[in-house]
Amino acid sequence: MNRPDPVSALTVSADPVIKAPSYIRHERLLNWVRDFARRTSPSNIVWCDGSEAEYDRLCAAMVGTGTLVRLNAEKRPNSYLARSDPSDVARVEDRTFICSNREEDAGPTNNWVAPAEMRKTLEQLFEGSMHGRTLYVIPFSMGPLGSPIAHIGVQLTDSPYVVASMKLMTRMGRSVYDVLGPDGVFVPCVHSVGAPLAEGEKDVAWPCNSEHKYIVHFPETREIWSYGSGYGGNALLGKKCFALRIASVMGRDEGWLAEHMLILGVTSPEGRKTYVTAAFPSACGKTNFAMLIPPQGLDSWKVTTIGDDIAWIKPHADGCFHAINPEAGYFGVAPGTSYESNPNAMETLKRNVIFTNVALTDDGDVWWEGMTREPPAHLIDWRGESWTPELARETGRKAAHPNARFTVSATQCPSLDPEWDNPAGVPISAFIFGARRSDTVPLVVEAANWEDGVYKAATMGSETTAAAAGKVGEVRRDPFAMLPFCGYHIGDYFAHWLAMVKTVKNPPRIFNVNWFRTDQSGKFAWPGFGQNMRVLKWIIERCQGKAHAVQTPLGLQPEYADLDWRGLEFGPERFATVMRLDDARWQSELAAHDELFAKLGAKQPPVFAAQRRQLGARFPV
Ligand code: SAT
Ligand code: MN
Repeated sequence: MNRPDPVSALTVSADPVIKAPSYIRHERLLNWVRDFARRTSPSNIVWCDGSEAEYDRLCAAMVGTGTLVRLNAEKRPNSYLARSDPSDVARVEDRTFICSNREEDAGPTNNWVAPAEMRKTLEQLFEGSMHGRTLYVIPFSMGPLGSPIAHIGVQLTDSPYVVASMKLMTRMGRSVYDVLGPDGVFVPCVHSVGAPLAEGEKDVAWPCNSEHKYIVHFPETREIWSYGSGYGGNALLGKKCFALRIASVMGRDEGWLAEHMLILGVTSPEGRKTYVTAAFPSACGKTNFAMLIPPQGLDSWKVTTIGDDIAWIKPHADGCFHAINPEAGYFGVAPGTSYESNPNAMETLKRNVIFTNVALTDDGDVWWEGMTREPPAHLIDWRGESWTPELARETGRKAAHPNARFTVSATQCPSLDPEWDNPAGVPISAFIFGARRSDTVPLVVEAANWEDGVYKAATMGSETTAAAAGKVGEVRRDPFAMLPFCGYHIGDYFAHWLAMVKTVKNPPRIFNVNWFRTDQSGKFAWPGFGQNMRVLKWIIERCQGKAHAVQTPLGLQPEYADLDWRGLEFGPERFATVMRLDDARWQSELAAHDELFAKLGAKQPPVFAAQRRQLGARFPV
């Protein structure tokens, strides 16, 4: 592994005959990089080795160019703040494309363009797009290196911010080439911020292209092309583009599941360990749930973290689904994260972090809305402008962007599960599906069976958040929390889920949860965060055949006495508020299911029609 490197990581070559380090013996990869460099005309090529030294060098260079601000080393050692261009702050779903050969395979929830047409567009855009910039070659493994559940990608990018982020978010670096060997399979990912520099032109802190943005997936050839944005899921191509959109297609073809799910372990007071996954749309508290600390009264229980965003799930010889977290870091929403909502995240963020679009304090640390009860008296906001609480009261201006993020390695998380890097993954006992709904959907319900669970996950609706560009707070159907992430026809995806139950002897039970219901005064009716342990405990005990439930029109639900209330004042009336099923609301909810089904046409699974009929009958008009 530590062979002397004949070409140092920062050796550059303007020559199109690219000098790659001799440890890369993969001809196809080398030719691909060569062709791409000819097309994009970078002035340098850097073959990233994933070392700490390389990371430090890159960050220091970005401090020099103004892309990063180094934070006060006493407050936040080895940490940085990036401020993005105000036009480049979230995923752009309307600029995200699935270019399958047949339009029908992209389905009604994806933007489709014919591959040949899209290739022409991309070829024009990428022509010379890296002029004046450095092309970085990033080898990365999604999942433990060499795990049978893991897969490899190589990203080419002209953004050093992306390189540093990929180092924190994935298993990135030279040892990936050892796994790849001379002809291993990898997913080619190309990315350009789309801002070539003319001779002598001065760069900006956050280059991007405000006119053209394309986040493109070719599912048949398993390729990713991203242009014009440097932010999050648009640019860190291992995440949503590979680990969800392309991987969902791989899973369909190969018999596994790539899901927008956190993975956590629960240890009971007797020491029994159970793993569950939970799917929620972006910015609905997955990171908080994954790092949950059980509240007073249930503190003999323990929650440990495998992942906070994505799960790859494969049937295992032991008859269970086994899951790995393909990522190695967290790209979490900063606003709202605090010692009250998520102490483990706050501890994780003490050092070695890249923050993006949070506010800067006068003593060189970071702040965001919700971090402390009282904001500091003065800040530099995410746009780089002076900010005070008074100004915020007058203008409503936020100090941190609502989709401000932290990027940090998972290894810093105090609740990290000892099995998080196990190549075999962990066995899953329950799939939990949650969404953000201020009404209609109860705190928790268990599906009657697999088909019912798939129906419930498929028809889930959620209020939109700042994680994607567009309106916030509108209910949209977000099947499996995968609406923006499923790389193929969503009807085929439902069929795949329905079929997957046959691949294991012990399929997980399926649950729906909703932490976000509000009361008459518009306040959250459920305390959430650590208190979610009460619901999680019931779920775990249902899986073990211990907890009681009653049959309701929606499925199996706990009665008040079925949840453990030790340490919390939460009476039966408040419980009724978060559990109530309102006939009229459910009738309109079911009408929204019909709207989704109408889009599926012939791809609507036949069992869904039966489920829908039964539900309709249970909620009288
Ligand atoms: O897609 S991102 O990685 O930018 C974050 C999210 O939406 O979950
Ligand atoms: Mn996510």
